[in-house]
This record gives sequence, structure tokens and C-alpha cells, in this order.
Amino acid sequence: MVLGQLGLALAELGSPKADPAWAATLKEMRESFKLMLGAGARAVVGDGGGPIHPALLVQEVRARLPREAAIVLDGGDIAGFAMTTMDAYGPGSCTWVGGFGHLGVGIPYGIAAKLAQPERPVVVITGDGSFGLGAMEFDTAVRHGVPIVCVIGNDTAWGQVRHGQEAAFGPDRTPGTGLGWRSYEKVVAACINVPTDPSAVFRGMTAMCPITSLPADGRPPRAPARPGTPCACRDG
Ligand SMILES: Cc1ncc(C[n+]2csc(CCOP(=O)(O)OP(=O)(O)O)c2C)c(N)n1
Repeated sequence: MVLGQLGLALAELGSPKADPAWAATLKEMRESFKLMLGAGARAVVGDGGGPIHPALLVQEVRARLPREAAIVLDGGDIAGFAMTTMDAYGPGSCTWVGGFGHLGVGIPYGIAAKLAQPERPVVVITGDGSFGLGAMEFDTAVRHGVPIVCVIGNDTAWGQVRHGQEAAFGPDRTPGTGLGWRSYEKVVAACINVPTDPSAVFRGMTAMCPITSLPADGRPPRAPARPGTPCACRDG
């Protein structure tokens, strides 16, 4: 009954009208936020040599992908930076679990996205902790021949929780949120059953190359996200 009334009320309102001025304001706010985040991230990183800031990593990944790419997000900080700085160009452009916030679904969602729309390149951007929760789903992708690419924001921590601990309790009181420096791409290599070979990054079955510093031009190398690229994992 209530739903029916709502339907009638909505029908009376007619189709939604776009307010170009409001849309322009929103766009402007978003662009200035992106600039601010980028500037802040660059200030943290300095002029190269340090680890890549996640806000820059996600923007650089997006810049190297075709417009029609389907991006799936998983993780805490890395997903937050991606959600707030990456543009979505249409349905399926950027998929995130949103308010439920359950980690570990990145690879399965990536597989689903690729099966649903095989013509689109699919890239999963995930935290290292979240990748660990569902890492063996890469084996599912390999066994079923579903080519996806995964970029890991490897900060050796359950970052979002750790940063909360640091803010609340201080930098030395962060129990349980440290993760080791792990070569997660080797998990993928094990599924594909090829030797680890960092030089194979953009050539073959697996992509592996920890991104620990910015190259001279400040931009990470091109991601292996072309359509038809076999399963690949990039540990950032
Ligand atoms: C299944 C599940 N477990 C725990 C959490 C709580 N949680 C939210 S963000 C976060 C840290 C995520 O770490 P990581 O995936 O490494 O991403 P980062 O924040 O470091 O970018 C955790 C543990 C959750 N949302 N879902």
C-alpha cells in the first residue's frame, strides 16, 4: 500500500530534471578536492624515492585505463582514496561494496564483472589485507580462464584500522594491524604455475613488480590492463 502510494507520488513528480548549475558546482567541488588530495599526497611523497601515496596510485591507474574499463574496489584506505578521486563514467565503471564495507570481495567481484561484460577490461584495486582474505579466488579466475588485473596497495598494514589506532592511542599502540611485507604477486604466480619473473610484467601470464618508489617522471609504469591480458597481479 505504502509502496503503491510512493509510486503514484513519484509518477506525479515526473522525470527528474537535471539542474546544470548544481551539477557544475558538484563537479567543481570534486575537481578541487581531487587537486587538494593530489597536492597533499605529493607533499607527503616528496620528489620521488618514497612509497607511492595511494591517492596518486589510484589516479595514475585510472589515467592509464580506457574509459570503458570496469574497476572493482576492495580495502580500506585504498578504496576510500579510489572512491573519492576516480571518475566513474557509467554503469559498472567503479564497483565498491559501499556501506556494508565487507572486505575480501574484490577478486570474486572482479571475476563476476568480467563474466558479465567480457569485452571490458576489469581491474581490481585492493588493499593488501583485503587481497589476503580472498587471494585464492585468483585460482578460480585462472581455472576458469577469466582474465582480470589486480593492483594491490601494499602498505603492510590493515591501514584504515591502524590509522584509527594511531589517532586514538598514539603511534606505538597499534595492536594486530601490522602485516608483513609479502610478495602477493607470488600467490598469483603459484596459481598460474610459472616462475616468478619481474620482467614478465607486461608480457605474459602474470604481472608482478612491487612498486616501492616513483620512477623519475613520477608516474608508475603502464598497468597491464589491455583487453585480453591474462590474469595479472601488480603489487603496489
Ligand atoms: C570482513 C571485514 N573484516 C574487517 C573489516 C574492518 N576493516 C575495515 S577497513 C580495514 C583495513 C583494510 O586494510 P587493507 O585491505 O590492507 O586496506 P588499507 O586500509 O590498508 O588500504 C578493516 C580490517 C571489514 N570491513 N570487513
